[in-house]
Amino acid sequence: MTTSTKSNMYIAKEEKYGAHNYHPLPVVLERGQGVHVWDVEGKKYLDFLSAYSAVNQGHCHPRIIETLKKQAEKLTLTSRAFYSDKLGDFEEYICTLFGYDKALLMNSGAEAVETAMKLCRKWGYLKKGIAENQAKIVFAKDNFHGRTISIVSASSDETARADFGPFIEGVLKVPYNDIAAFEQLLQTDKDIAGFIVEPIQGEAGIILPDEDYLKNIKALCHKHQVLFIADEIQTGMGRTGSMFASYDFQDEKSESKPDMLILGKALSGGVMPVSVVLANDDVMLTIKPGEHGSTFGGNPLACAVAREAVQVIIDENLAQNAKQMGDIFMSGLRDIATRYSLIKTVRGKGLLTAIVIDCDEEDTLAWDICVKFKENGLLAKPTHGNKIRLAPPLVITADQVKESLEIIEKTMKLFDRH
Ligand code: IF1
Repeated sequence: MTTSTKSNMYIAKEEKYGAHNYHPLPVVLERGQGVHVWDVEGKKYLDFLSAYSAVNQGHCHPRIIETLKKQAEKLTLTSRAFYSDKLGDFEEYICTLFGYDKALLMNSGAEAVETAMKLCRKWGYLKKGIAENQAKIVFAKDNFHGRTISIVSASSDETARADFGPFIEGVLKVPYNDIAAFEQLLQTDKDIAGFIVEPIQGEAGIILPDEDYLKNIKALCHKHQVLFIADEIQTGMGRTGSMFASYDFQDEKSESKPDMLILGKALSGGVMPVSVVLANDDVMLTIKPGEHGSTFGGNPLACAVAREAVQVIIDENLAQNAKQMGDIFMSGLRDIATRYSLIKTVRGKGLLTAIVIDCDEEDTLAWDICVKFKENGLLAKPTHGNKIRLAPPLVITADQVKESLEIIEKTMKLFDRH
């Protein structure tokens, strides 16, 4: 047994009183700062999961926490029955910064995706003129957009879907990174209102599409009067070496700028659930009072925190750091991969990277490696069996990248087959 009595006590409580909807790595955390987290025994780790890319700004970023404290003492929630002095400010800030007319604030990522789906359908009926109840939304195969019934209706992951049916209608699936298949679909079905896609597929194991994929998707969408909707909940906020993986927000002529942009996770630096859908008036104004909302969506605490969290990414050049550190990390991983045949491939962009272990998806090898990573002071979790996602907070330094590579190498040595 490698975990201590104290950790085991907390693990046992979750096991006994919590729903069994997760299978966590056996580590119990109680504190975080920057790239580091500490467990209840006081052991320090490099966090290479970053709460699935939600803590891009690093754990407990002082500026974000200060803003949280100040706003928490003043006003936390008004509901949307009233105005607040924070919502309009934040909407103006985020729309001006990222180049959209309007913002719709929600809480979780899944809620923002649901919001985009509703906006997409509304637009399809009111603007495109699709006949009642006929609108369809296209999704990519192997996507991950969240856990609600309508979102898993669009999933191709049987574990996410099994025994949760019946699913919603009006969902079509095309292979990811396949322009021809998408074009064919657009030609055969005139009731398509939008295409929702991840610029890089996260859950599928960090799958990067071809260079021009999104540009081509957008061109096809516009040709067929279909909305191009990017889910940047995981890839956004600097993670992949630029603010967004889909478009350059400082380039007004970007040919891959989504008609709707969905953000969550690191939008608040992982401090509280804040998500948003950004779109122009043509789309956003199709939803009228009473047709959509959320008690907590756009609350003053969320707005204050998110504004500070976004500004931290800009002030600290975190996207640029993700690119630079990502390059060092990636070349280090590639180097390690040449020495250990159990690493099948290494891939990623910026600090969204994955190593693929040379074993079946059912094999426990990737899990066993992550348990050893943990013992050696680095936290990461396998996805789809044989892939290990490596995504540290974007505040990581070159020395910390070097330290992580040493831990990875040391761990690989233990599992070496030669
Ligand atoms: C879990 C993955 C990451 C997302 C994209 C929407 C959402 C997510 C592109 C929903 C959420 C999470 C949730 C997390 C695992 C995780 C994940 F492995 F499943 F794919 F990050 F890589 N769109 N992603 O990635 O956002 O409602 O959770 O706020 O525990 O299920 P949410």
